[in-house]
Amino acid sequence: MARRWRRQRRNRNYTIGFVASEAVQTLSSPVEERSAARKRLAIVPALNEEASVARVVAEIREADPGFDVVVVDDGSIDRTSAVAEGAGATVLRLPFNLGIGGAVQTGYRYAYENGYSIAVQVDGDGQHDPDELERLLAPLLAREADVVIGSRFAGSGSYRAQLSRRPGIRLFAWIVSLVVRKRITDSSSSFRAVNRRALALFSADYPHGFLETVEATVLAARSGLRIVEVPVVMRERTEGTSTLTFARSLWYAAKVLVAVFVSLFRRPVVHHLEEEP
Ligand SMILES: Nc1nc2c(ncn2[C@@H]2O[C@H](COP(=O)(O)OP(=O)(O)O)[C@@H](O)[C@H]2O)c(=O)[nH]1
Ligand SMILES: [Mg+2]
Repeated sequence: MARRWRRQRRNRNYTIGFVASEAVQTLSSPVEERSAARKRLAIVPALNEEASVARVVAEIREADPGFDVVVVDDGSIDRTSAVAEGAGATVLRLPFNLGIGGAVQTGYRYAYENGYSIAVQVDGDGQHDPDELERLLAPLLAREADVVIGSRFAGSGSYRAQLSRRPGIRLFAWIVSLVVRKRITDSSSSFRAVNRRALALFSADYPHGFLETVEATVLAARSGLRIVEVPVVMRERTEGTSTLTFARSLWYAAKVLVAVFVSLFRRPVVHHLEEEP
């Protein structure tokens, strides 16, 4: 993976001509070349993120102008929706707060129903660096994965999770790896990319509540989707406040453990995942 990534970087500044269009488009790498043909959507869940959401939308567009951006706001009491719209995003405004899982699933359903073949989740607080999108998309475009997780811990990045969160992250890494029979270092990372097979699943069935990403990882694996982690560098939150407090994280950690256990006995909601076109 790392070797291929280095090779891709060396092959930058590619130029190809489109027969269908009169213009000759300059594409900067083979990954972009392949992704250009695929309709792709960035889903940005945002709750009271007026200070950072415009920059997130702009950075996604800068990193890859082919992305449409949808901001899901379900109950912000600040100007998140207006700011996001001003930045050029489509805003899905829900009448009341569904929580992060419901917000993200709304984005997945929007992507599925509107024919997108790739969707990425990017937090509205600016912690996810859109410069990493190309790396996140690479395994999807190579058809080696259905779900790609951007992991803070898979590489040699310097990201240090808050001390209070580290035992939880480690515990989940261990349990999820055991359940999905593959080493997953960062199952709670919400920086992820999915293809249409995963969109079909997540738009029909997605866990709700906090740490839904852990459950979603297990759900995807148990539904036969291929999960790949790629190392990403993540930023610290600079604006606003995290919605996850210490007491809440303990409560949710306990709930997620039960949910992961229950998921082992659950029948899949989606039986026939469509094949990738
Ligand atoms: N739409 C929506 N977004 C949410 C909700 N809860 C959290 N978010 C967003 O999800 C992203 C991640 O949440 P955050 O509190 O930063 O979680 P942390 O990074 O794990 O501390 C941020 O962009 C939040 O604004 C919610 O109930 N609804
Ligand atoms: Mg955050």
